[in-house]
Amino acid sequence: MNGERSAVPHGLFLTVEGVEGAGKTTQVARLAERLRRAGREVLVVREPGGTPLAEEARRLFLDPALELGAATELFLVLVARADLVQKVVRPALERGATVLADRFDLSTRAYQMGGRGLPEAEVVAANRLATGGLVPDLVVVLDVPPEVGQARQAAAGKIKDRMELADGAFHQRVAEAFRGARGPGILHLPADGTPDQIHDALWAELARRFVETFSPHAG
Ligand code: T5A
Repeated sequence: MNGERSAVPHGLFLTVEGVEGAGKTTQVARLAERLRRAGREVLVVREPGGTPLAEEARRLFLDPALELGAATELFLVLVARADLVQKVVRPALERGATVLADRFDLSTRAYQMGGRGLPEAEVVAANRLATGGLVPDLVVVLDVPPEVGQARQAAAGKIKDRMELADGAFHQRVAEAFRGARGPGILHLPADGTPDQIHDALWAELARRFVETFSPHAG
């Protein structure tokens, strides 16, 4: 998501993005485990969620029994983000931790702008208010077709939430928005291999960019 970078000292803020079932949670967990073995302070967050208020917003956001308009959906996710950034992410970055986020604002671009069609300028401005201008150091997009992600979720027996019950055209627009995301802070990674293959490729890319944190020999 576009936004002016605001000064946050010390830490590293990485977000992992992609369609449902792309393998974000799996890869975030592996990165965190290896970084911790190497002695790093790591904070893992998921969005929406991560504080009592944000988890409550997540529950409402994903509840299939609630019919939410596009703007309501946006504000629910932003209320969660504002609370998470203020109470958890910024303090962690300020003490020098590596923060790994399982989704962040590229998901808002993909789902609420790409999927729901909300206008860019307003969403970017509202997101900037929610984050106070915090921008990830790197956004990793795990690229898989939505059908692959959905098949993985089905194989895992996941019960569909409100977003996953949206129609196929919506999910194609979301996937298109992820595929089309470009910028110096965005890294696309093919994610149709095994979890080990994806982890190795991801770690190697991160080590190229942030060698102090992601030493090739760590873990
Ligand atoms: N949302 C979120 C918005 O609309 N706007 C926003 O701004 C934000 C932040 C969150 C929902 O909120 C929406 C998007 C979402 O609809 P969620 O549950 O957090 O929902 O997100 P999901 O993507 O649905 O979460 P999943 O956990 O299902 O997907 P992941 O994290 O991508 O996948 P993961 O790692 O859990 O793996 C899923 C299954 O596949 C297996 C795993 O073991 C697991 O069983 N797997 C693999 N299988 C084969 N090969 C691989 N490489 C595999 N990697 C993992």
